Amino acid sequence: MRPVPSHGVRVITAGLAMAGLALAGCGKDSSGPDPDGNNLAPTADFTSVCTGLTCAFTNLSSDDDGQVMGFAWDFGDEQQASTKNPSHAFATGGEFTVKLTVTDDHSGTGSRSKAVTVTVPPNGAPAADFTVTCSSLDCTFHDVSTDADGTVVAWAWEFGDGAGSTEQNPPAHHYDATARTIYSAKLTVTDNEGLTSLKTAEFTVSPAATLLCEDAPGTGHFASCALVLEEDASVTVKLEQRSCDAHGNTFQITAPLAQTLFTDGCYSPAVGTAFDLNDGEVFAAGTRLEAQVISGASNQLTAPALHVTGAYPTWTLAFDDGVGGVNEPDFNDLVITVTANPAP
Ligand SMILES: [Ca+2]
Ligand SMILES: [Ca+2]
Ligand SMILES: [Ca+2]
Repeated sequence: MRPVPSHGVRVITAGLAMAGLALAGCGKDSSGPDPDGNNLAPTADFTSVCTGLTCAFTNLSSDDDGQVMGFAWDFGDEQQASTKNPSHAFATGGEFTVKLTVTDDHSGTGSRSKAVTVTVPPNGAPAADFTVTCSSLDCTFHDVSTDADGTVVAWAWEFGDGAGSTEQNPPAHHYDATARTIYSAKLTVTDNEGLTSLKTAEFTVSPAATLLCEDAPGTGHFASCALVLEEDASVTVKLEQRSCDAHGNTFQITAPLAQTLFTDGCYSPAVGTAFDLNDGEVFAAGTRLEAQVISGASNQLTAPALHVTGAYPTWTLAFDDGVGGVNEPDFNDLVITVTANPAP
């Protein structure tokens, strides 16, 4: 059933008819050849490239008098495919006899078998990785290690201060630092085949910034101080402005009571938000107020600091988170006022 759309093809068809006539002497029907009886079977062939347990097969089959239409692959592991150039992943290593059977456009078939050898690839090392986030002197380590061809089964942490842990995600670790300190922590992970990987990370921890007043104005020398109420008064704390982007900046009143007013000062609360300390309770004259800011920044170049200006009844607290840069420290990361409201 060959289409004969052009004059040239008709000539070839006539030639085949002549050949058929020549075979008539062998007992063939003289009316012409049986098309199927004269179809040439296709020749099956293929190549393969194997990496690890996976082989990519490339069909090289041909059919001298037509086209190869169908492909039936038997990979020798009870798996099959019917695409022209399949890829196949064997479940185990070893030698497999792969058989390709092709079918041509006249239903003729040809097949070929070849042996392929696949091997279980050697175990790959895991990749140690972790994150660390610190709030003041307390740091939390989080494992994010991976093993592409297996699982991580063991963790060995060294926190950089002599302490360590073998938990995947250890509890928050406290550093006994009295100033800004750079620590280098290490995580070694082991995979299910015993290979290891090491990750080291440096990070900075700093004590919370406490109130520092300029003890001799104009000297730039700031010393620890407290805000003293000169009369019986309630206290209002207000976030006046901010210019920072670290998460975790936490402002706390630490005396005469402990009250955390916000924990993410670069983002919330809104600038202008005011807090009545201890729900507006009146504190006695002589009460000393103390406060601190915990820097959420993990890349401090200087210790975070909290400078105080003003005098009773209103103080301004200017916080710098210690993140370095041009014109830093600029003491505008958080600006907070503390106002005493004398009791009537
Ligand atoms: Ca054929
Ligand atoms: Ca592995
Ligand atoms: Ca700053």
